[in-house]
Amino acid sequence: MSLTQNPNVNKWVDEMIALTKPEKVVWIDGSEEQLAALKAEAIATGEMIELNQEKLPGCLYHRTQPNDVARVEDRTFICTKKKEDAGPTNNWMDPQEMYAKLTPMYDGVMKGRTMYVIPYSMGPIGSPLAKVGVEVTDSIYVVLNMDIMTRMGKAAFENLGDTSDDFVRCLHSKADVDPEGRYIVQFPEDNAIWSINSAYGGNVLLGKKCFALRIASYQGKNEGWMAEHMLILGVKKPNGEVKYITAAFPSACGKTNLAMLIPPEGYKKDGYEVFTVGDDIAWMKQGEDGRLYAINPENGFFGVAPGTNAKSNYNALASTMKNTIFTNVAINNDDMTVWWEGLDKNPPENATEWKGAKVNGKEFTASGEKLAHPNSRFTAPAINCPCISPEFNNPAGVPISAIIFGGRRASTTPLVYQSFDWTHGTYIGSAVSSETTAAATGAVGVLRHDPMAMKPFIGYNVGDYWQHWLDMGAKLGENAPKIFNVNWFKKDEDGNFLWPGFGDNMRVLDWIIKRCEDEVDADETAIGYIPKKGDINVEGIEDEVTPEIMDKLLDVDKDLWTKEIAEMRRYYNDDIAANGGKIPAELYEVLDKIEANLAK
Ligand code: GTP
Ligand code: SPV
Ligand code: MN
Repeated sequence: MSLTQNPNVNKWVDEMIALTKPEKVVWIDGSEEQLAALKAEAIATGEMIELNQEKLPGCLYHRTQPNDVARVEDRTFICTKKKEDAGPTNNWMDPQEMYAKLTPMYDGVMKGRTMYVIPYSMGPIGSPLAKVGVEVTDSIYVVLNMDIMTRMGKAAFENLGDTSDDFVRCLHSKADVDPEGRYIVQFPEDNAIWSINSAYGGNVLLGKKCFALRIASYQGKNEGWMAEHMLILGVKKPNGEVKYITAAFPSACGKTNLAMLIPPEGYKKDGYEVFTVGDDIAWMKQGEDGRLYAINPENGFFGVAPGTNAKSNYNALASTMKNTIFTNVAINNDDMTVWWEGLDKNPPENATEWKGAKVNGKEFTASGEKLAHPNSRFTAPAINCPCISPEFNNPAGVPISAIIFGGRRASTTPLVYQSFDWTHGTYIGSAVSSETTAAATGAVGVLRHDPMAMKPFIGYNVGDYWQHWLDMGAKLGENAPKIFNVNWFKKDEDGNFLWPGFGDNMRVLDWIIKRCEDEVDADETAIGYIPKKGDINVEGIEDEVTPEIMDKLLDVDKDLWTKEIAEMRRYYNDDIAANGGKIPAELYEVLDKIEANLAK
């Protein structure tokens, strides 16, 4: 029975039922009993595996098809009436053509299956920044993940009200999980998302990338706010004041880790603390006081498992100790716990690897095979996180002092630098490039342009998106956050990381906050402001980060940067402008200025 009087919702759900023809329809109210029954059913059918309920209470395991382990960017579409509105960074098809193509694929696809109707809110219920979605799906795995990742259930309908049409219509079917028939399609002009033939993460938890980034970025452009691929963290200073920072890094480039960092001993002793507001997505809007405020639209973390351990990210690991779903990690059959590369140095002997084969984990990993898929993930409730911010549910969000861009760059990009102003900061965002990771299918380790870490997620023309950034800056004026760029991934000649990273990234946040408060000077270089010698605190890591290494970390190599700028001009001209991206003149002016600076 429907959970809402809202005729727009009911009409749409009826249409989806008529199309997909499920045997049964279940409206998800979000109650404990309903979720417990769904878990029991998923365990009974083998869709989910129950883990050790003493060591990992409430935790479940799920394995996806080996062909279905990451986002599929080549099968992701933005369908707008005009092709130019999708722009050069998106695959495009005419909406009518796409509906015509997909409708037969959805026709009867849920025959013999149950359709779950999931009402959910992105953002705290009642927040003026929150938005409602309704996802219909034939996957219990999706229901259980959406329960962790969103505010799911009846309350979302109460928030929508009985007449509003302002909800995102999300249709998902795993169908046959056929990679050839896999489509992840956004219709921004219809507030609709259609996803088929996948059962993995960002492809199917439609509130996440599809809604909270692709559709929301389009809405934000039209409504004067921003949807970004950013973490949100708060740094509490010894005087008790909390400064909030957002950071955009491409997929699997360190957002979760930075959002949950534990400051080095010296900082802890001085009274510094870090709080997590979000680890993947920020929705930001100008507040009444003129400042930029951010909420995390999500309610949990869909985090990369490999590399997560008590030392690298204690808070993330602690978040996974209860009520968590693990996807494509390895199982330790001795005690039904989980394992992944980088958790510790003891792969379980009696293991099941991510594809489901029973193996001797020690021999298996010694032979160079991976027990956990590199993009294996945990879905953990945000409330589990020991450092979750007291402002996590604040409907007004938190005021942002600084915005950071970053990526994986073995060379060229220094540890940290600051933009001259917002326009230059927007340019820096447009210039983010990063070595690819396992978060999307395709080659790993290839340098590619990923503007604002949003290449796979901008729901409209990237040129208009950059213009929107400039417009937001103009609107914010004096109140605009300062913009920085960081690179934790710079390497030496032998391929070793120069910077220890993780908790030690606090040292860079410290400089950033001091810059925001005009507490520290900087050196002006051709590309932006760089820390003065000695201004990045290395107390306690002097052996590791010697003055020579710090010089390398902060070096702005003229030759490399001249090449970098030439590549940016090529990117703007050939990849973007030549393919229908309208690049704002102000960004070309920044490019000209930096080029001239370097030629001096
Ligand atoms: P998505 O969820 O895909 O958007 O990714 P994310 O940006 O949240 O990435 P995450 O924090 O999960 O980091 C992924 C990988 O980056 C892991 O393998 C980490 O070990 C590594 N990583 C994170 N921070 C650092 C760092 O400071 N230094 C180094 N060297 N590696 C890091
Ligand atoms: C990313 O790839 O940026 C993720 C994981 O955060 S997914 O939700 O699968 O897109
Ligand atoms: Mn992400």
